[in-house]
Amino acid sequence: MNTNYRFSFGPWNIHSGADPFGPPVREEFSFAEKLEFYKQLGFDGVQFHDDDVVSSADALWSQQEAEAKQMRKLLDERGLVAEFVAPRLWEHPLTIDGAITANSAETRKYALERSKRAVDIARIVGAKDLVLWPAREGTYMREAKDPIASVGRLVEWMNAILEHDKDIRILGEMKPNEPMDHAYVPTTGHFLGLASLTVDPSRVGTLIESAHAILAGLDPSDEMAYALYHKKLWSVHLNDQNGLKFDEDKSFGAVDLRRAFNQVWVLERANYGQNGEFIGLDVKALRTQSKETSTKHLRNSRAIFLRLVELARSLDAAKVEELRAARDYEELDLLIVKHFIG
Ligand code: 3MF
Ligand code: MG
Repeated sequence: MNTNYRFSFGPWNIHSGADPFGPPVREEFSFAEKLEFYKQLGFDGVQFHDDDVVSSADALWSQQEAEAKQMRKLLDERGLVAEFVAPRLWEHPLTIDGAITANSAETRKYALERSKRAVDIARIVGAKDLVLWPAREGTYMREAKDPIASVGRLVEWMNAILEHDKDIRILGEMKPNEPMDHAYVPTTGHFLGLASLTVDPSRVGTLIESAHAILAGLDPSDEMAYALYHKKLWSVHLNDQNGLKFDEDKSFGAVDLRRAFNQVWVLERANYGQNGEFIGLDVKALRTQSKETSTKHLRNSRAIFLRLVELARSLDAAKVEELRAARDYEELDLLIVKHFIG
């Protein structure tokens, strides 16, 4: 049993509260200030986008290299580690209609070059993983792109990354929709299918975000179990989601404690973390928080996770087996609920 979970989050999880309908509501903490929160809140891992590390993804390599080295120094001085780097392929003027699956050859070239740079940046900050959240790799309308060619382009992109660096691993973080109407690779299972077609499937795995699974109408703990069986669950973005709407990134367990419990329980049973995997959070502070109270969602999510670990460990496993054998799932239901409410 893994008794020593390590936690991570990305600097975007401490934010100014802007949403698609309104401007920032609190002043942004500087990056240096955000870094100080990590240890204070009990976190050791920092998740990055490429342009969280360097000031511009389009700058010359000499400048990016110096900035990445400086970031590594800041992390080392604070005893922090970089968990992964994700190329932010969805904000650039060239990637308005997608990056890897764009119809424009110029855009696809940009996406690949930028992603290779993200790998080089990852190596400098000490991360062994590149995360791909294929934000705009889908369509707003079916006829806009060739879906078969698009799937192939994702495989070609992965092959080029795997060949660019012989140690880098790719973690696909799949999400069925938002910003697109439909993503081409909406779930973990879809992505693992593609992983098996690459030049080195052993270096392709997944990061599962709770809310993304829920948005696909799936249970996150079963998604995790599926990836765990394949030995492909290399990171998680724990959070919560209240139904099928925009990606809310609520605090872990804030909507459905039992659903959160089942994620913790499946991670526990599989000894998740034994190979250094982090408990990553991808949570947003409510827009209504003040600047001073805008890290409580991180504190709360971590505390809820750890409390659920205690509940997973104190659950009467023999009783669960007995009730499974007796097929008495009504009694099992009560056992679980009583375990929560006493
Ligand atoms: C989108 C996400 C993102 C990704 C991050 C890393 C804001 O729904 O979950 O978090 O996790 O961009 O690729
Ligand atoms: Mg995420």
